[in-house]
Amino acid sequence: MKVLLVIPPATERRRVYSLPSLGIAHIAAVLMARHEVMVLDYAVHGFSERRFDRAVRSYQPDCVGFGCTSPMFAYAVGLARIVREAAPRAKIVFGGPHVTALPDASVAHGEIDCVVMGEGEYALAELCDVLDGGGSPAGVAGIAWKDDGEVRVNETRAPIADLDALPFPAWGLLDMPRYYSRFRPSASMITARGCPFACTFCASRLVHGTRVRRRSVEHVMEEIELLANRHGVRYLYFFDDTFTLDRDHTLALCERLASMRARLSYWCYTRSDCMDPELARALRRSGCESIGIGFESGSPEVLMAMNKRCTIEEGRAAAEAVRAAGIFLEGFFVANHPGETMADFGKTASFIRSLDLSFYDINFAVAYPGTALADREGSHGCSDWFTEATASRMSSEERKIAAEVRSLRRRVFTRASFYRLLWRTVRCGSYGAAFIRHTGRVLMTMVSRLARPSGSDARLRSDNTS
Ligand code: B12
Ligand code: SF4
Repeated sequence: MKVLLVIPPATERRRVYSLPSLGIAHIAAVLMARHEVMVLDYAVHGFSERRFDRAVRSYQPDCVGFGCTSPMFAYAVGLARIVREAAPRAKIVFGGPHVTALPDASVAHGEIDCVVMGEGEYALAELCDVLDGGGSPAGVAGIAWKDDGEVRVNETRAPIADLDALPFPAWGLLDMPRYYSRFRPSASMITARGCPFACTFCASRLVHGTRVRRRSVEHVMEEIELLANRHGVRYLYFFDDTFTLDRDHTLALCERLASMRARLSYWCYTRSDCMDPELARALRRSGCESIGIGFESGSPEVLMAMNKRCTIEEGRAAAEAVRAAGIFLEGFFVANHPGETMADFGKTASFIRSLDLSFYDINFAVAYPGTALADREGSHGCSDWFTEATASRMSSEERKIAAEVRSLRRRVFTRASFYRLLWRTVRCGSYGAAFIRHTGRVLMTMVSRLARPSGSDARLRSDNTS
């Protein structure tokens, strides 16, 4: 069976990083063993509807898969409409957090034939096997589908127990040199799935569950060696929900990373109650260049309402540990949580100032499907979870907070923070070196272009013909 997997492009309102999609790369790796697979990553390749239409028409897939979050869902459905025209025989399958939260409503769309709920590796491979053999999806666990126009939601599938048994992501199907970030060839990976916490604004546990399943250090290191040695990756993003959740496991991985021959730098994400000075130093020694911490709020009441289960004091101590280890500290915050007042947000603004962050980002609390906020407040009637769940539904207090957020966002890089960042770049070494190498390469390319005598191509052509 010919399967086409599509990563939708960034839209005006939804930008994406220049990083491979781990979800698609993981499911492609399992599919490849039994089917022909092609991946179109429009996050890094120029997109136009005509180009997409042409690609689908010429490949004529039997199955087309889209993975998306809630804000991207409506856009991805629009792309599925193009597939219906260009390859009418193809079955269209959706996966990812949005359809996992709303399987029946999603599959009810005329453009979608099946949705995969939760982890997609084995569910999609099994679905393709069944479709290939002309069978019915009735027995495939973890999917919702249409049976003669009637929506059916099959039984759920248990989370994948042994992550080491999964093949490595299908990097070979992606255009790896395109993924470039922080001045270096980059990639992302995940060493554990599942989050035991239940912050109200987060839907992480929806796909991967609340029980943490970890890959062995050996398995992780093998994938890192492959990324570094075969694909030349020099910067890694660990997209685990909380990279340092199991302290001993993290220390064991740090030790192996520190002894790796090809030096890699990396980014990871954690909580403030999962950080301490010794751990921060071990992370730094192993190549950790930047850590993102979800501080979320400077108001203890809001933190409590968010069910974050971290305190302001833990936030300050974690920030101090990270900074002292010489690691860039990125702070993530959530504004406009239900019940939050302007006075609460004022505490967040001063908290941000006091943390001496290298960078910060403030998102709005959106009741995305799969979050406790959505279960409580209901956002299921939305068709666009970017505009409707934020701007148009705001109270006057929320509008005031939103204006303050926008003003803080504009001030992310002040002159003082620029000098501090410069000093940290010098101290960090690897980032500065990557910047200098990158600038050197760009300058060399420009100089070689300028030095090339004009009309040299024409001369070459006439030399060849003489
Ligand atoms: C990394 C990440 C990002 C990165 C993605 C970079 C990249 N290219 O990889 C960045 C920073 C860009 C990002 C941005 C956003 N993100 Co994000 N992100 C994540 C995170 C932390 C990890 C995703 C991941 O790689 N997981 C590992 C892989 C293996 O799992 P997976 O992606 O879920 O894929 C599995 C299944 O979903 C399924 N599947 C996935 N695709 C497909 C396709 C098919 C055809 C099938 C059958 C199955 C399938 O099978 C996969 C393998 O098991 C998740 C949280 C989490 N723990 O999942 C949030 C998460 C997905 N993000 C979320 C959100 C809200 C956003 C933003 C809207 C944030 C914002 N305010 O801007 C944007 C939207 C961007 C966009 N264009 O969609 C929410 C989504 C909630 C929802 N209901 O949609 C999550 C769950 C986090 C949360 N706090 O709730 N994100
Ligand atoms: S915000 Fe982080 S800690 Fe909280 S539920 Fe989501 S992934 Fe888990």
